[in-house]
Amino acid sequence: EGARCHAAVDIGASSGRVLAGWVDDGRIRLEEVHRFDNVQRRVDGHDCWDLEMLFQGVLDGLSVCAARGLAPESIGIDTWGCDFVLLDEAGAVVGDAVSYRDARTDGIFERADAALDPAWLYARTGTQRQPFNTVYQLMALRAEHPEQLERAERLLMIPDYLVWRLTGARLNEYTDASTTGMLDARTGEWDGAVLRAAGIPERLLATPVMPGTVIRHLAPQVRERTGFDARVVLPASHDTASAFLAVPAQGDRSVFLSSGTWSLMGVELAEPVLTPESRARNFTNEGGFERRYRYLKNIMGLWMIQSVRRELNGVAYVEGKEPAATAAARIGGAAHEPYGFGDLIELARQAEPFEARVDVDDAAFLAPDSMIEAIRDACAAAGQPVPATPGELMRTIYVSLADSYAASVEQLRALTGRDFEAIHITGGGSQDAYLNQLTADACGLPVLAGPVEGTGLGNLIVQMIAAGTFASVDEARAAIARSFPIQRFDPAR
Ligand code: LFR
Repeated sequence: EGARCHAAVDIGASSGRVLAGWVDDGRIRLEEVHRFDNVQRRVDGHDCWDLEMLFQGVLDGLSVCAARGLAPESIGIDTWGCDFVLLDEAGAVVGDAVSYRDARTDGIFERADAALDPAWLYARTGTQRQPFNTVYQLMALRAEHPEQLERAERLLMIPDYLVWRLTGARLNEYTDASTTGMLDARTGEWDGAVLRAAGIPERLLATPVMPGTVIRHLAPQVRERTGFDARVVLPASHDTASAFLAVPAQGDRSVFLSSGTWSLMGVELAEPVLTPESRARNFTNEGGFERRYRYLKNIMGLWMIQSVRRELNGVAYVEGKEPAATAAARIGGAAHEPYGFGDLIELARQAEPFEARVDVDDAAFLAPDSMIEAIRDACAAAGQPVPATPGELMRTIYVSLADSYAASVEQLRALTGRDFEAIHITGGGSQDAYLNQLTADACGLPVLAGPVEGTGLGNLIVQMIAAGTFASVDEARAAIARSFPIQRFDPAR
């Protein structure tokens, strides 16, 4: 009684969660009150998010909060980055919410680079070069549907869109805006020169609003549905920005690794790094709470494992794009179906000492028709042993991921001049003890694993700071450190 409750809505590529959080006796308490699927469908030839399904999932979750006696005083929403929705003058959605893994940006660099020189662009925005950056998605959209861009009045990132549905406020939150590739890294404002060069109308964008800002109360029709009123507060609405906030580290001797569908590895900096060396390593300078910079690298991550698992189990990633059963059959997959993550880890252990290495950053792994075949082809092309069983395939992914982590730590040392003492891993992937040990071994650093709820917690602590419960991020991180178990993995040598 008396504890002030907040709700974090955290939506990832495969599911959304609603968490209730409060502080009790100096410790942060968390309860997952609702979980819903995030499903993609083929619409007009593209892989699209189902916005209505997501919004209903949010409303359902909030209603469950009330039913459990956990009605929050504030609500914050975070989701994956880069994806957006266009609205017209009347507030109707223009076109579809196309997913960042959709093929519309295949080969986009060849079409975009003449207008947007990559060196010029990086020096201004500091954004990693990825075909799915919003700026490239918009250029692909302009080529396919110029009429949509003409009709649109506003661009909302996915979390902004959900805030709009909850409150009626149309705004652009800063941390997610920093994933677009259209922000001036130094000022945090939209970069007019980039927008003009890319042919993107400036009217679509509003001055970015900082996380921690209290927006509005729930709209009346939403309140009717949830059964309570609350204020909507902006957390760091890019999930990775929330995840980095929840890392229970103090000082600057830690590498952060947010481990989920993506592995986001980096550090927090006070200033962006916009040098040619940084561009060559494809580190990104994304925006964080209080204008800290998240200097990090996107590593392909557990997506590779999730994709192999789906394929072995015959499950589609996008409704309407069923995987061919042949690849799974070729590695003897059908024998054990359905596979859980635990089964796959066990098979990897049993396949030791098999080793094959692929470059996990290769675009071939972004959205292959068959992840199993993409990995086997990459091994064959590189003259590596070709994995022939699910266990060998898993070993290939694990060894390659750990290698990529080690290379990134090395690059971070060189690019920041920092010396590191530990790697903090948060998020669902921090529960994978096998990968944690491989990571410690490959990087030669202790791994501190946890909390599992990185992103949701980061979302909550910004709300708690806005409510005055914590005075600073340092104070909130200290509370996280004493509230959740952290497991240590020391390097074997
Ligand atoms: C992680 C993440 C990454 C972003 C990718 C695509 O969930 O938000 O930070 O690069 O998804 O949006």
